[in-house]
Amino acid sequence: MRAACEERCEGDANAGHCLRACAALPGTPTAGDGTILRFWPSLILAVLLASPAFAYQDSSQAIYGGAISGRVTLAGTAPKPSPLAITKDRDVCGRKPLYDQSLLVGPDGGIAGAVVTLPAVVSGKPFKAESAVKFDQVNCEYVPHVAAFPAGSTVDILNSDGILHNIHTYSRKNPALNLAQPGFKREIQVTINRPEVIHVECDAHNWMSGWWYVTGNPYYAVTGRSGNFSIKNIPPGTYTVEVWQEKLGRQKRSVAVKAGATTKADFRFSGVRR
Ligand SMILES: [Cu+2]
Repeated sequence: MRAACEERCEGDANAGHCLRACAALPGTPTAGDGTILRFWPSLILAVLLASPAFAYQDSSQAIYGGAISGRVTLAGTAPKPSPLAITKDRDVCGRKPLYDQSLLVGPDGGIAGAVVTLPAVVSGKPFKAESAVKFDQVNCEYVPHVAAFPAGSTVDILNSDGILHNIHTYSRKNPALNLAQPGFKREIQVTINRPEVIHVECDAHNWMSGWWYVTGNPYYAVTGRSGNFSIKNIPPGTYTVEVWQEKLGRQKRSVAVKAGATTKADFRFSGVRR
């Protein structure tokens, strides 16, 4: 599999990236008994990392809960997204102008793609891992730019472009992925078991950048175009609400939730962190 991939890299203008992508594929086994011993540590690690380990438990009782809703905004003038330089595969990646998506601010200051969580909720509504979180590659952009999902979910990494991409994740609690996705491979499925924020890049197209925000409980939301969010069915209590945005960092604040009521919680960022 690896050898065939490497063959296809010949003549590729970006052969280095292509070969690095191929290195993620299984090669022909060549080692003897020593292989098993050498791979024991990674096997044990893989088993340890394979099961979700976090404190959340579904409540066995019906929740008469409350909600938190609000808006995430940026103070001042909205920055204009910078155009990206398309240096490869222009026939596909250059179908439309691409812009840096690391901070998407609407005309009225609403920030899209910020993730709102309640990390300290340990019991409440059912925790359902998703079976098919869509994460597509379209015109050499990740769609969505930020995908949020509960730990244990399976991500369907789609390749609508039909060209070689490479899913390279930067993670600390989950195994890092470095998977070639040639044009003919329209889908790769991966299960992500541990809560953390994971940066996703493509070694074939260095401008591609996306995020997987993996949560430890079912209380999360991603802001829409106008910066709005809503989280429902929260057991009454006082919780820290956390907002994360890739360029602005995090904001936290304590919010009281009452049964049958919606508490407003707006977050305002004053500028890009240094
Ligand atoms: Cu790519």
